[in-house]
Amino acid sequence: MKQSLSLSMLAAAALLSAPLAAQQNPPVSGKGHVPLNPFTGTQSVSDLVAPDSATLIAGTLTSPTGWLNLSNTSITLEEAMTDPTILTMGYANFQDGYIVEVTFASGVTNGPGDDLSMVDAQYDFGEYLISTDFDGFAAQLPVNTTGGTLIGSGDYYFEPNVGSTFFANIVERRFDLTDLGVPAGATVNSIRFEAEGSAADPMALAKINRDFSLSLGTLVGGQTGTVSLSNCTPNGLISMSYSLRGSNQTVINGGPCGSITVDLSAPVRLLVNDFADASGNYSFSATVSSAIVGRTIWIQGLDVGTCAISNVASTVVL
Ligand SMILES: [Ca+2]
Ligand SMILES: [Ca+2]
Ligand SMILES: [Ca+2]
Repeated sequence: MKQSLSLSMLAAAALLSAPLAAQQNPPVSGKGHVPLNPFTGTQSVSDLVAPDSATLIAGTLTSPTGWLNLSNTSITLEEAMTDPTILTMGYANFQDGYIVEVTFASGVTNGPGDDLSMVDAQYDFGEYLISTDFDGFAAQLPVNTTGGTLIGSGDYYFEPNVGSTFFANIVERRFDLTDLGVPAGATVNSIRFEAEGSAADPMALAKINRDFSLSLGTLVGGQTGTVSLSNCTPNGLISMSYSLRGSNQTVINGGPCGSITVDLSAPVRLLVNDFADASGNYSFSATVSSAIVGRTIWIQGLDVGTCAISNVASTVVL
């Protein structure tokens, strides 16, 4: 008697939950409202690199699954997963068993510590199974975003209800290729994530960048501008140079590195020589000359410890 009562209550609850879930997507999907644990901290996404491609290989994207975007514009799953900001675009309400394969043209090498990050919108806790092309996607690593790290938040537009926005915290969970059986130093190119349950709202499966790299903010004449380097030799000497002419190769005097070829058109000018911090980061801020408003500037960094050169960043000075 007691058992049949419980079963009928469950049946009633199931009937109730279907229309509620449909109305409240994306905030509620599958497991319903779950009180979110305190996040383990906040972290910048500046070291996360979005994949170069993303393909749905199992599942069907039908409403209430739908895109999430900070602007009220339709996006594809491919765009949502490969968007370089990581946080601007995602997809809501992946159902159990949906699988996305992402690729990184330059590969993901199993380096020291974590190599990849699963990024999920916290309307609810996403759980994923990760696999790689190293073993034909045989080994699967469960990655649960419960207790992940907060990396952003926003009011997202949502495909089935484009007129209104839904707030979400964005959380990442980092993991190590070693836990997928990939040997240290080995490189994989394709990684799959499979949604477990129906709380998955993936924003990206991103690579943790360990390359010496340069990032450049907006530059406005007469105002302070900032250019930053990451993954430098800790406490090591760095330099940054610039050109107002273009990004053709030029050989310059790299000090202790001797003659080096940079991707800056002559004349190449020195911006700064300085030391990175103990974490291998460096940031340079200065007032941007009003004399170069309307000009394009190209900037590149040199890590004197390794003689590595960074990417070139360019922007038009406003
Ligand atoms: Ca994204
Ligand atoms: Ca690793
Ligand atoms: Ca989620």
